[in-house]
Amino acid sequence: MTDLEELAAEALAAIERSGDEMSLETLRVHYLGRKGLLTAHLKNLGSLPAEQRPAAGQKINLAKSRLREAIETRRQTLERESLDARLQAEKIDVTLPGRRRAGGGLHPVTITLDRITRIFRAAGYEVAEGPEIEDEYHNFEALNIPLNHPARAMHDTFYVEPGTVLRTHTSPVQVHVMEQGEPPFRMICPGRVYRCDSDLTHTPMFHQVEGLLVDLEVSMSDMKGAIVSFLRAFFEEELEVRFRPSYFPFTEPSAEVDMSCVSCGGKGCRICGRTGWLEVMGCGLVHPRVLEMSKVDTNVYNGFAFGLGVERLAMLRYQVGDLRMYFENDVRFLRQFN
Ligand code: 2NL
Repeated sequence: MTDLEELAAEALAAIERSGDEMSLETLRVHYLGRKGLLTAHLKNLGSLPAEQRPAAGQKINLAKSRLREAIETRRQTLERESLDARLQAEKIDVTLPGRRRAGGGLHPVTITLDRITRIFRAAGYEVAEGPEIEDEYHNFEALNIPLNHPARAMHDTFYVEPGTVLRTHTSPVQVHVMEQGEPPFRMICPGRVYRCDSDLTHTPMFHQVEGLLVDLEVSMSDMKGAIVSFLRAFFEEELEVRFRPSYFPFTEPSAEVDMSCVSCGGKGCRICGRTGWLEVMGCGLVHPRVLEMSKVDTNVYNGFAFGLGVERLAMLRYQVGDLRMYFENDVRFLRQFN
């Protein structure tokens, strides 16, 4: 019987030490199973004198039920511990902010084009677009640019094939609209244009917005008003604007538009070359020959037109002096606009 006490004590200690449910089950089989050590004691009862058997049997059964209880308690403890460990490991904080996705954004040239378009739409101009590949007639002849004109030179124009070019301005779009419709016209034509020219301040492709207004008795002051209002809306400043005589084959008279420098306010700085003025666009009254070639009756109608470079306006508005920035598409540059 001392054997039994020792065995039970040893079993209880082993149960307390067991670290998982598997080893606990092994212990149960080892002590309480059909061939277990305590079961062996029960089987030995037969060898005891008959008067000792009931007391011995009782002791063994008591030891067995104590072990069973100990195993069950230990099993519940282990189960709770492993559940706690799993809950701890799988814990998620649903109140944490989500992982942010890197969002795309609009290119500064696109933002500038949208801004120009919005201002002119509000003033009643339609937006017209057309192909980037044009015949020489619509890109040159229809705009009163003769065959021997310097702008036609091989080094300025990209030829797709003889007689076909990458448009050097968006004017051919306006020519198509005039050919196909009836005055009055009030439109802007934004888009890509191409010139075989590449240095610090010129890229072979850039963006242009041209405007055309054809109506009854259109004057230089109508043109001035339209352009000054646009520039003041675009730059959100009460800028000074001046018109200098110039020359374009498709307008007569023609003018270059200067505005007071956005950087120094007209005092003179590096941006404006110490003049206080920035050259921002060209304009003029549409040459009668241009209107006539596009079937507009010049006895009734006349008009004004203008053209501006979008990258140039973007550079002035965002104070980024290097044109190449707008074409490299370095995300560190682009991110700053969104
Ligand atoms: C410039 C100058 C200009 C025009 C573009 C135009 C279009 C038609 C008829 C007459 Cl359909 N003119 N466009 C007129 C004057 C100037 O652009 O320096 N652009 C960047």
